Amino acid sequence: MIRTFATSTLRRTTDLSGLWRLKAGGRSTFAFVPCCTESVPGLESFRGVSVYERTVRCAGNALFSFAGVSRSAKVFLDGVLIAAHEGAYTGFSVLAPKIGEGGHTLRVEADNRFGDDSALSVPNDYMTYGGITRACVLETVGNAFLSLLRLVPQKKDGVWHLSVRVQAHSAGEAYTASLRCEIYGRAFSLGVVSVSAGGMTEAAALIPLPDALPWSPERPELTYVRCVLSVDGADADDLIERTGFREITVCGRDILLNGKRLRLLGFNRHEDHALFGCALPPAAMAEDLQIIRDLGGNAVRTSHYPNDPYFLDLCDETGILVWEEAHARGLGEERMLHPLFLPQSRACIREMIERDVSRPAVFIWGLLNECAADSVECFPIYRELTGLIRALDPSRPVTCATCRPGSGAVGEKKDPPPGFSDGDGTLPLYDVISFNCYPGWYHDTPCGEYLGGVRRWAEENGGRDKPFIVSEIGAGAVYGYRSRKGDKWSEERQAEILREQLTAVLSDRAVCGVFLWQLCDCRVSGEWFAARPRTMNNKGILDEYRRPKAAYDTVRELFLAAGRE
Ligand code: ADA
Repeated sequence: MIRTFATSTLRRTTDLSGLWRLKAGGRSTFAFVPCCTESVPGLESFRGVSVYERTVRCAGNALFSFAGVSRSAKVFLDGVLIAAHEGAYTGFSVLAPKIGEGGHTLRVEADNRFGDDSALSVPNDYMTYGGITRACVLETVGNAFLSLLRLVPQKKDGVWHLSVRVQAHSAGEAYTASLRCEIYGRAFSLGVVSVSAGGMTEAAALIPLPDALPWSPERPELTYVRCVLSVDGADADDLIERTGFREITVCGRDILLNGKRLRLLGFNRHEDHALFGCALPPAAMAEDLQIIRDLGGNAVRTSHYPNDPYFLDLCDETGILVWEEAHARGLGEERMLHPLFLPQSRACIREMIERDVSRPAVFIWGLLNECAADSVECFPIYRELTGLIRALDPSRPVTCATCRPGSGAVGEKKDPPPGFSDGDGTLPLYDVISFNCYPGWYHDTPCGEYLGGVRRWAEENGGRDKPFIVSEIGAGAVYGYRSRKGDKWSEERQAEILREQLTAVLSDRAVCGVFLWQLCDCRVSGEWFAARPRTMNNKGILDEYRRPKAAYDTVRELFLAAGRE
């Protein structure tokens, strides 16, 4: 299923997980969906169009929802194209109205080739897998149905309120209906909506809830809300969503959750696993969260794209805080000026926030990791996209993991601090400053000294008195390569560098959080950087099978000690 809980009590829902027929690379076989085509023997390095097909049995108005098809999708029902979607990391739904009783052929074409039709998916320091990589479901709905329910808690005059937004659709005929919400066993009317034939109407309300149960990482108490659409006095459809009552505020150099200062001890995580590629089954997702907790961590960064909603559900339930990031990693000026860059970035941001705005675990939105933040030409793109995030969700801070300290704000070049050659000019746009750095790995400036320089630069260039997060630190090691000489790529060397880095970062009280790069090793597109050993990014403190390297114990020791402070 797409979510960890039932999202309707009235709909007939069919989980489409299971065996599908797969045709790819000249092979014809079966694959268990959700599936990365690359997990199928013989297709490990597949790049192309994978064709997944199965029979679905249904009648009436069939609503198909896909949580993720990588990286672009075409969906056909009985040979007719019913949906197309670009972007691997956000989902889509499509309604096939009034289909006849019996078996129907559902075909999904998933294309993971790189090309000019995608500005965001390029050969990169992670793998762009192909396939129906996340869950999909089929629901049967009536003429009157709900398509979206979103909840944002807020405090007004010291009292919890819930902002509720809901969309009612028509599958064919116009109708008038009443809407109500059920929360904590009480019903609240959202009034009457009129929906035109085949149209959509949105309703919203702000509901006071003085007895709301607060959510916190220590006590992740979730509040479920059921919204019901009634036509002529009969309940026609319902949707269930949940949230947690907490407010995120930025106060000087601190990020506060319900007034309490957060100290983030986090991990960057790619959706990648030796056995499943990016299509991790729920048990493997839960295991990753278990590992984060065992390491003394309290946060995860979805580097560098929106994550599987099931994983985010598990974060909401376990209280692991999430930095959720729109898709983009390391794209230079030329890529950012690609004609599709803005439309595809806007779509990804809209779909991410529309999908995840209700989630209590998501405490910050991130975008444009290490892109062309030093380019005057790209500055308007940064401004527009950070503005779009704020317009869609003013309830969370915005940040961007940047990496090039040096010059001043765009337009007013300053002398870079010693050792810095160029500089990012976008810091004034963010609520929280985030910086990726690898002292001891990519260069030899001691971590404390380097961080001090970066923080001074940030103070002078738009980051004054803002919270500061070290969004990446790390070093590489190939699992099993041991060397008492401390050779690069040995587990000993990685553990030693991480000890130096973490000791410096955790002792700097002006830093409000750190996200280690990275939790587990991940595959890298062969086209991007075949020079990385094993064509993997080996900076995981576990390998791709979740086998801990020597650094695991080092990080655990330092994080647990920091958590006790
Ligand atoms: C960058 C980037 C990561 C990864 C890392 C590394 O900071 O954000 O995606 O590539 O470097 O391993 O060098």
